[in-house]
Amino acid sequence: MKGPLVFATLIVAVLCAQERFDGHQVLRITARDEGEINLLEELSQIEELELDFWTEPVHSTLPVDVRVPSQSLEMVKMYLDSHSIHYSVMMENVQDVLDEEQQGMFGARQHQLRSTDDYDYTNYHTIDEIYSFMDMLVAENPSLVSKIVIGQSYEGRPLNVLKFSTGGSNRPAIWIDTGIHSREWVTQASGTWFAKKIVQDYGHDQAVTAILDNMDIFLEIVTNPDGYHYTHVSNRMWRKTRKPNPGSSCVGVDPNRNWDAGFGGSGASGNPCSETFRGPSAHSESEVKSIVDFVKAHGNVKAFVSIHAYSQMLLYPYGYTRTPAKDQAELHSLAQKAITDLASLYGTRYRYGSIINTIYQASGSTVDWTYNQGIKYSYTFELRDTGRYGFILPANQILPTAQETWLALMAIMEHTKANAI
Ligand code: 0X9
Ligand code: ZN
Repeated sequence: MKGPLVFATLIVAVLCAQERFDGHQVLRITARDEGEINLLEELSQIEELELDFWTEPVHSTLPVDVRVPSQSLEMVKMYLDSHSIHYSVMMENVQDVLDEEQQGMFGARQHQLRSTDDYDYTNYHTIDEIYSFMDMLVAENPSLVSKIVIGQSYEGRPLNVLKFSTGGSNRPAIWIDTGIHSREWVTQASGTWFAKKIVQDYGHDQAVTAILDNMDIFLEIVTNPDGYHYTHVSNRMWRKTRKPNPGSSCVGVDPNRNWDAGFGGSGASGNPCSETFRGPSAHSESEVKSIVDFVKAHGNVKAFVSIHAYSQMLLYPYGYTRTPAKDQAELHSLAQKAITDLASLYGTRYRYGSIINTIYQASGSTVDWTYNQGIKYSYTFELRDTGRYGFILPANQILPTAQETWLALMAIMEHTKANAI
């Protein structure tokens, strides 16, 4: 290589450098009381430590998982030890787990997708691959599937939604989204599998056929496309949107704190550098606003399911208030049925309940807004696992995760068909 070329290559390498996580550990901290939670809360305020809380330190009934950069490990462990707060090492070296994930993806790279039958549902894919998959699914099933673009991401990517419909005009609808938090890769992968499952089952499976003969299904697989692209090329651990924050060097808003439901209340942060930054105003993120506009314009959405990972939970409103949802009893028993069906396949155990009682207070989250819009069957999933791998779930768990989750989705969709139309 000639000098200028070497230089250009170097620039490209530096600009495109993937953030590395060598020596980062994920600690599982088990706080015994509110005092210890407060100490963890204080620890999380120390920005220099660059801690990434995978689960929030808000109450002592759930373990707190935190990714600690190698340079902060000694400090953090000393802090925990000095307060005799108990912890264990969940992941010895985050980069090792990421390297394995990369190897798996590289081995499975598909250069030309010929048909959605050839798509590798057992592996993770780039946004380009998922977007090609969508176009191919539409081309193969033009009378059942169409693609609608509900808006554009901050960086200008289309917000693609698959519409499964057998006709009618503005039929009662079910909405499903995956990947609003970009690093929760098993969700986008499951969403892709759901899309294929729907076309395979229509006309063959009695329950799926009955649903689609009466209702439409809308599926947004890559709900945070800028974030998802970023997780592939720059930082696998990216959660938020990619919109810059004026006056701050920190980028992005938590799209699950940006909705107009208790917006700005506790359970979200006003700090742009926080992973739960609510944003400057409700619906400030186009990835959120586009769904808001779609739901309002449609006016006939009966069930809304927003899919996250991880923790194995099925949750319903509210997250911003302790006031029970007025349909709490029905939402609770349907959740129980759904997680029982889910468990029937591989025995995967889920917790269920309202967001605030089951996980933690979260203001401005998706399904609180949809519920307040009158969409009774508003649910949010936290898929596998319970923390062994967390956001870096090995690809060999994609298929079982998607399959078991589908059973829970079917329970929700069938109940919606029987009760809301
Ligand atoms: O903090 C969140 O937004 C959710 N956990 S996640 O690890 N997926 O980020 C929990 C908030 C309540 N749960 C949902 N609305 N899914
Ligand atoms: Zn999430």
